[in-house]
Formats: sequence, C-alpha cells, structure tokens
Amino acid sequence: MAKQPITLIGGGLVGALLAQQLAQCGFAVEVYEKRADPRLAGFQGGRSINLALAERGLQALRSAGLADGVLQRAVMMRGRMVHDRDGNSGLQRYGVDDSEVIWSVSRGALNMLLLDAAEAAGVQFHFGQSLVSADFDQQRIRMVDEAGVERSQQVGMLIGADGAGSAVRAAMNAYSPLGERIESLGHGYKELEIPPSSELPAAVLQLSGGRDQFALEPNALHIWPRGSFMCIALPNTEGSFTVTLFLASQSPAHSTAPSFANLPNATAAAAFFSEQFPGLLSLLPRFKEDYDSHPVGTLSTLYLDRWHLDGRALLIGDAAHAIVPFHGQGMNCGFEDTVVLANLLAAAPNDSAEVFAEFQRVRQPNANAIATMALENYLEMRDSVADPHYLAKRELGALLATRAPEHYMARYRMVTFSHLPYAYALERGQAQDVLLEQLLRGTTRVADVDLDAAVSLLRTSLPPLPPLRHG
Ligand code: FAD
Ligand code: E0Q
Repeated sequence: MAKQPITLIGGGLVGALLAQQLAQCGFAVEVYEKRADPRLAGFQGGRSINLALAERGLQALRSAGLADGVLQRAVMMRGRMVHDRDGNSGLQRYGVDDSEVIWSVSRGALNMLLLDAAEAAGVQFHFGQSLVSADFDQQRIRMVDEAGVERSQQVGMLIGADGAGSAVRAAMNAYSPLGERIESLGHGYKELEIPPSSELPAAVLQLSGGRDQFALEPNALHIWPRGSFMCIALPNTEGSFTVTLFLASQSPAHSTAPSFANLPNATAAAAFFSEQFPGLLSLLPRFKEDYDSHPVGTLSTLYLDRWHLDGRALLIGDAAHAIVPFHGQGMNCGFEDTVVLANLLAAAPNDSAEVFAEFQRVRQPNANAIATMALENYLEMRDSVADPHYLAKRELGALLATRAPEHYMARYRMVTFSHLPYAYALERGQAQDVLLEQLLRGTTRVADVDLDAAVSLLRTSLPPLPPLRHG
C-alpha cells in the first residue's frame, strides 16, 4: 500500500528537519512556508540571531546525518560567564569537562542548511504560502501568498510545525477545542548586537587582548543577571555577539520600575543601560539604532490538552508546546520530537490516528516537564546565581557527582547533556534537591558536610541513574 502523502505547514527549524526525516523514510512530503525562501539572494545578511544547541538537538541532527555540517558553523560554549554589577566576571562550567558543552548556532544558517537537506531528500517546498484556514471534513487547506492570491489544496496527513502562533492550531481548535491555555510570562525581550572587535574603538577593548575578533570570551554564554531583569549574549562565528535583554513588559501602575513600557525608546533606555550594564553598553555602538528599530518579543508558555485531531492533523514543536527560552531547550525539544514522530510513522505509515495518539502520549509529559524547568531557570538565572545557599547546593552536587556519578547528576546536566526524558530529569532533580537540602540543613558551608555519609545516604535513598544516552 502506498504511503499517505504528508502536508507540513511551516518550514522553520522543526518543520524543515521533520520534512527531511520523513522524506528519508520514503514519504511524499510537501511543505508550505509563509516566508520567502531565505536562501535566495536578498534575504541573507539580515540580523544575526542565534540559539544554543545542546545534546538532544545534536542527537536528532546526528540521526538525520546533519550534525557535522551544523557543528562546523557553531561556536562552542563551555559555561555561563556571569558579569556582576561591579564589572567582575566568572565562568560557571555547564558540564564536568569539554565533553559537556553547548553550541551557539545561527538561526538563519541552521534553517538554510535544513532546507537544503530536506530538498536533497526529495521534499517539495512552497515558499511565500501562508495557511489561512483548514476544512477538516473535506481535508482541504487554504493558503494566501504575499500578493494576496489564495489557493486551496487537498491534503492527506496534515502536520502543523508553524510555531507558537500556529495557524494550524487555530484551525484545529475552531473545529474541535484543544484545551488551549497560554500563560504569558509578563516579560518581553529585545535583541541588540556587539560587533566584532575590529568595529569597536580600541579603548573599550583593553580587556579583550588575544581574543582576536571577539570583544568578550567567545566560548561562553554571557549573562548579566540583575534580579528582575537580565541580559545575555551568545557568540557568532564572525566575532559578533547577539545580546538579548529580558525585562518586564509593564511596570505596576504609577511605578517607575524598569519595563519596556517605561523604557519605550533608546533615549530612555540608554540611562537604564549605563546604570545597570555599563561595561556592556560600551560594547554596543549601535545601541540607539538597534533599540529603536528592533521589536519587543513576547514570551509565553503554551499548554494543550490535545495535540492532534484523530489521524487527520497533528501539532509539533512550538505549535504544540511553546516554552520560555531560559533553558535554551525549545528547539532542542522540537528536534527530539521530530525523531520520535519519524520513527513512529516509519513503523506504521498508514495508521496516523494511532501514531499521533502515541506521539502525544510519549511527548506531552516531557514537554510539560521542560516547560516547568524553563520557567524555573529564569528565576535561577536572574537571582540565585549569586545566592550562597544556591552556590553551596551546586558545589555539594558537583562533589556528589564526582564521588558517585552513577547516583547523582545535576538536573541541568540531565536536561542539557543526556537523552533521559525531560520528565525523568524533573522528577530526579526534585529527589536530589530534597537530599541536598537535608545535607545542608543549618549550614551553607559544604566543608561542614560529611561526604562519606552523604554518599552512603545518596546510594541508599536513590536508585542508580539509567543509561544517559542511546543511539
Ligand atoms: P518556528 O521556528 O517559529 O518556525 C515556524 C515556521 O512556520 C516559520 O518559518 C514561520 O514562518 C512558519 N509559519 C508560521 N505561520 C505560518 C502559516 N500560517 N503558514 C505557513 N507557515 C507559517 N531554543 C533552543 O533550543 N535554544 C535556545 O537557545 C533558544 N533561544 C531562544 C531565544 C528566544 C528569545 C526565543 C523566543 C526562543 C528561543 N528558543 C531556543 C526556542 C526556539 O526558537 C523555538 O523552540 C524553535 O524556533 C521552534 O521551532 P519551530 O519550527 O517549532 O517554530
Ligand atoms: C543555556 C543555553 C535564551 C537562553 C538560552 C540558553 C540559556 C539561557 C539562560 C538563556 C541556560 C543556562 N541557558 O545558562 O542555565 O544553558 O541556552 Cl536566557
């Protein structure tokens, strides 16, 4: 029996990678993407926006045969470089050594690589085609192009990889409610840019000698935590950094607390930056232009009761489970989704109802878990990276991980460097945290803890960790 053709909406990161894998499994795949083809001349050279790629995303790229190509265009990040108010900075390693690092990749370059790979695998793309509605009884979709011209198309299996504002989700929800809940964080973000050193005045580069084109340490994710707001910076291959300011959208009524509403333009924001991020501001020669021309992005978590409409339509990636970005896992989670779905569909190509239900059964608990952990990480990033109790727990955890690696692994490492399900990482992290709290009761000095006793307690109270990776 011939395989049902698949229509994918959205040729972003998750859509393009899923399309490539499905085509490799022998499916006929068509992708409709709202934007123009980013590979065409004229679309390159936009602003560089980057993301952190970690083990889960890398594993999905490996299984698609694309990991090496992506890593060639990535910058290694060993840890987070925390910059305090006094201008001091220090590196907190993410993993135990250089085998546990994450990678800064350009969103645009990654998307183009994935589009090339999908096309080479036989996927047919239709760019500049935006889904406007879907008729699930007739199995027809309607699209509109940039000129406003509409077309309609018969579809087999419909998959929505059209991101957090998914039009497929809206159509499914109108046909049969999905139990949608969107929780706004109340904080937004704005992107700015640190150019390569050659574009900065020599005076601000006193401290960056030997780093070649980079104005800051290249192999780190930089973070300037300031309590209720923060900036981060990720390196780009050309020597620039993309900076993101995370800040409350609104302030309480009559309050002058910083927020995007209270800092509507670069003039207002410059004073705020020179007070809160003086060293950083000196590395942002285009601060005014960037601040005034780049939009404020919004941040929310999306929860759905149901991700599919029997066997007719399914949501994947941000369309199903958009999360806040503070663990750097949205794309990684979406990439992990694609491998699970491609494997299920390859095993039962004509039983989409069963496959979609199984996909949701496997992935939804994990999507919920990473949503929770991403929200928790925002608080951790903003405040506790400098809190003595937090630092003591971190230090004790690191000692336990060295002494009993089969029994202890920091939650951050399980999320970032293992293939253990996110739901497992959340649950195990809670159990480990209870133990650390118990061991540190009444002290913030790790030296006060009897390590031999701590290790025995760990071994008797928690089972060994499962194998960390597969495949
Ligand atoms: P998208 O990337 O949003 O792609 C959706 C695609 O669908 C787009 O190409 C869009 O044009 C298209 N589309 C939309 N509507 C239609 C329509 N009606 N018809 C046709 N096509 C349509 N994740 C990480 O793993 N690491 C990070 O460091 C990280 N940092 C982040 C920082 C910020 C500030 C934000 C906001 C997110 C970050 N993420 C990160 C999350 C990551 O960006 C998303 O999880 C990821 O892009 C999801 O991919 P997607 O393909 O599902 O959706
Ligand atoms: C990572 C890597 C946008 C963003 C992406 C990230 C991370 C952070 C803070 C942010 C989390 C961390 N982190 O450093 O703990 O590990 O991707 Cl804000």
